[in-house]
Amino acid sequence: MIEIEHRLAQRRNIVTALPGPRSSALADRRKAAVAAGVGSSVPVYAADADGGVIVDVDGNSLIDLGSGIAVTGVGASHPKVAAAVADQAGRFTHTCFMITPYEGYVRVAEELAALTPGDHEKRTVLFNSGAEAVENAIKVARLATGKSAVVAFDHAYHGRTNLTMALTAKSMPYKANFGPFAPEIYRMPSSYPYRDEPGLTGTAAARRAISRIEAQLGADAVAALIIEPIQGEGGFIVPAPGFLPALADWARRNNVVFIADEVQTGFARTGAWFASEHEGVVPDIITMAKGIAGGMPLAAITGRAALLDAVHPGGLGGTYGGNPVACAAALATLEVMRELDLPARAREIEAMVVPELRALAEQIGVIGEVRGRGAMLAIEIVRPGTSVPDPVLTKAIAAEALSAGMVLLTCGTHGNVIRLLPPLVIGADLLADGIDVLTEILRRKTVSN
Ligand code: PLZ
Repeated sequence: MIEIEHRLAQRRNIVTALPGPRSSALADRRKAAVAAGVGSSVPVYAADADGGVIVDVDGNSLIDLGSGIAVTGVGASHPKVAAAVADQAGRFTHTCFMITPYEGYVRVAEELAALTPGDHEKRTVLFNSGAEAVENAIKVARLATGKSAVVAFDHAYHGRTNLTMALTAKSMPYKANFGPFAPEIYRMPSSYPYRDEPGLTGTAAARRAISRIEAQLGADAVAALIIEPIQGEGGFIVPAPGFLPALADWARRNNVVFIADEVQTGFARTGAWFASEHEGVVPDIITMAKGIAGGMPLAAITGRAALLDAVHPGGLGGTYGGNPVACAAALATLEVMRELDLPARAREIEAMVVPELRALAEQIGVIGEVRGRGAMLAIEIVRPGTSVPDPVLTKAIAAEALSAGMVLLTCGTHGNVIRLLPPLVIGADLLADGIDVLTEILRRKTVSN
């Protein structure tokens, strides 16, 4: 792994209790000002971040294994991204693309057409968040097909707006008491090799879903099928090989728009530009956000020209969609990703981490499975010798990781998955330190169980 220069020292350094006094003071102010419904995974407040470290307001340097939920692949303050943002902000921060368009938006659309899978004619629309991209992909699919049903899957996560809550599988905390939800969403079984019946192949899992779709809805009713090629919030679930291609195939044969939600998996994270590529899947529409712009809020849908151009002029948009500062950040981010060959770096991260965790899994009983691709890796935590999820232990591991100086996220329908999502520019030494810390915690926790 080549060494990348960083502005901040790339090491773990804890100088106060965690949270420290300044973070605690901010937590008190927050309580009186910020709504209780907004959560934070860790109680430390950020002051600076670069490469693989986050420095908090008390001067602690923490290893970042979350990248702000798979956003800061190039780090949270890459100098090229920062310079592009400053330059654009110094010229104009906003005109509204729907009023006075600008080149940055067009260039991002050109880049996405070239980067996304498939060499068909494509069109792009830019938005602000992943949920907004998903909403718009569904709008386009319904209009273009004249149909209304949308198929989503078990363990899916697609956002927190009304339509995307309906698409999201997990009730707590995303949906509980926020209904009624958007109609015409149908949930089908996905492929979860660790928990499916042993030996269920990807194609058999796809057939299971398809036969239900055909029986319960009929292909004639279905506008779109939306799926994350690796399910993210649901538990970093990599479907069995053949599952995605079989679904995409069925969709193509039935005039159903196949939407790959690559909001979390996109932009080099899984060792390819997009996770669909691992199985040669060419989505009709792909939704993107997170990693696209080095931390600036930007999202996109890119899809077949015939689908996107079916929408009447003025039918798609939004005040801030494709904001010029965010577009400048995206262009710089993509340049850095190419320059550093971050897809290859994500594969190097996988090669560094996975064998070590698999070896550990052989030794301790609480690791049900180590899985993932590239720098989107996960450990499913279970009760020893069973496959029963252990969310309590999972939470305790993340809490201990914080005490040791590491931001470690969890996920999963049952809250029992530890996810590793380091910035792709993290250095080998820092990553190794992070994995050592995690290994040590896992060993200790297992003993004390
Ligand atoms: N699609 C596949 O992963 C966002 C959300 C965390 P937004 N995932 C992190 C939380 O608790 O809110 C996500 C995703 C996939 C859509 C989204 C939604 O993207 O940018 O958060 O709207």
